[in-house]
Amino acid sequence: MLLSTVLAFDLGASSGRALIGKLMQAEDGQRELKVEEIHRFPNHAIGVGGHLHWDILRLLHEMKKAIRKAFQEGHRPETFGIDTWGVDFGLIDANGELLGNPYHYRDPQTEGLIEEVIGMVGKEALFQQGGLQFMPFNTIYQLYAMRKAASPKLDAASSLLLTPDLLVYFLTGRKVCEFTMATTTQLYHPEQQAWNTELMDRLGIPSGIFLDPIHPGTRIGSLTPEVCEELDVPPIEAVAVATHDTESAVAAVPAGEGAFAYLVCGTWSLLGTELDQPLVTAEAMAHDFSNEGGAFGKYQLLKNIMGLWILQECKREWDESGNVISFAELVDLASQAIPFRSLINPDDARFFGPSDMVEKVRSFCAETWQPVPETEAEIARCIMESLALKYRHALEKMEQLTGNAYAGMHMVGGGIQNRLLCRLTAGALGRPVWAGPVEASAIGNMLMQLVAQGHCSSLAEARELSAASFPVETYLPDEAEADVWNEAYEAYKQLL
Ligand code: ADP
Ligand code: LRH
Repeated sequence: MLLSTVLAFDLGASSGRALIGKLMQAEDGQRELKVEEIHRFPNHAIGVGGHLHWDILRLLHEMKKAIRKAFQEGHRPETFGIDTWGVDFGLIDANGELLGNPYHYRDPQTEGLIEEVIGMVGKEALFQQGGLQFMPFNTIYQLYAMRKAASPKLDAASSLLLTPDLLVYFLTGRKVCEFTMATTTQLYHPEQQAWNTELMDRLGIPSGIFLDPIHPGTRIGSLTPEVCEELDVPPIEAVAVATHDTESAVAAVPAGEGAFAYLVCGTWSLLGTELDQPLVTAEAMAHDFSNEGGAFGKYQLLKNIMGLWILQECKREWDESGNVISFAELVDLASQAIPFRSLINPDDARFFGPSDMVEKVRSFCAETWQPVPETEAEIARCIMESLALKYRHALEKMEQLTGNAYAGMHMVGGGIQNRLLCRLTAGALGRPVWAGPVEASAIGNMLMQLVAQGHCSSLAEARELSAASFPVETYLPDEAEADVWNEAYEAYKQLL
């Protein structure tokens, strides 16, 4: 029996997708979420006037296409939810119009601003009040950059909408601020559970543009009559899901009771664990961990690791030079390459910006007196092994911070289609990796819609449904390789 149909939009830095979920109940009461992708579209940074932007209206266009398509294919979603990457936003003027194209978080405007803001506020105070790893793209530095540039947009703004909220606004006309995205700004005070207006005043960021956060699972409102007419669809309702894609993904991790470690593996690698309260200690700051708000008021103690972005950019370079190569082919090639030939520190600042990624990998190896990778296979292998070792490093630090020992690690997201990376990760950790589901963010998005609809009432229930609906593949470390991995890990730590 069909209990409900939902529509999830999951927008990542490399692609956006729309998926239909159907909550089914068998005669014995067993429930299952069946998921079908109905639309997928690329997403890119677009450079203009020295800035990098998102093509937000193109993304909206693709989302509208997906809504129309859902109904044309006979689906009848009751609600929809949107999750996207963190930190970015649009500014809305007094007439309700978008002021300019939202900046892409890799825009260079925030260069050097972490140091400047730390100089004004103090590092400990910033971490204590914002709970986040110091990353140049955090909303705080983007807004401070606009202030420094005397951006007229900032003065004209009457509200700030984080990307998923902005897209919800375009479709429903309702302005909201969803909690999990709010906690990626470094302007939200997790311990006080309120916007940090004092900090905003200090940096010249107008505090009046921030709306009071609402929590995942809240119903927002229906598609506007204009959108319904344009698409010839009924007024389905938007639900505030855990709109930060990482938090949606974590909601879908098929973990049982007790503490667990996870890695959300896409453009970024987010390695973390779920806590009831933020952990804003000096050690958490020293090890560069974040505290991001999650579904059901949880906090994610996690580390942003540069992730598959590095491989993505190398692939883009090869593709653009006419040497078109798929991720699957790259994985195949890397499996045949000589192991542990050269390693990078994926979090080296040079890898953050787009372009010249192959050269950046090579220059890192040359500067650290390692063999310089030449071929696609060597470069891909170097990136994957380095990521796997970075995961071990982050997991060990996390264990120090929480005092928990993790028996293994859940991996979710598009990156788990890279089976070599999963295998290397199990090897590097010397522990099992449980991989799945791939579309964790979209699934977590659906789960919070089901919470809003009353079909699920807790995270545990949501995760049980995820576990019952999607396969998980286990990768076990090979005992015979333990010594080689330990040796590689020692070499890797020298690079940090
Ligand atoms: P995001 O949501 O951040 O856009 P995804 O979760 O979709 O990212 O993951 C994208 C990454 O997954 C790519 O950078 C690529 O490394 C990896 N990937 C995607 N498809 C495959 C595949 N068929 N084989 C191996 N890796 C893949
Ligand atoms: C991953 C992600 C991550 C953020 C980054 C900007 O998609 O949301 O959690 O830090 O994008």
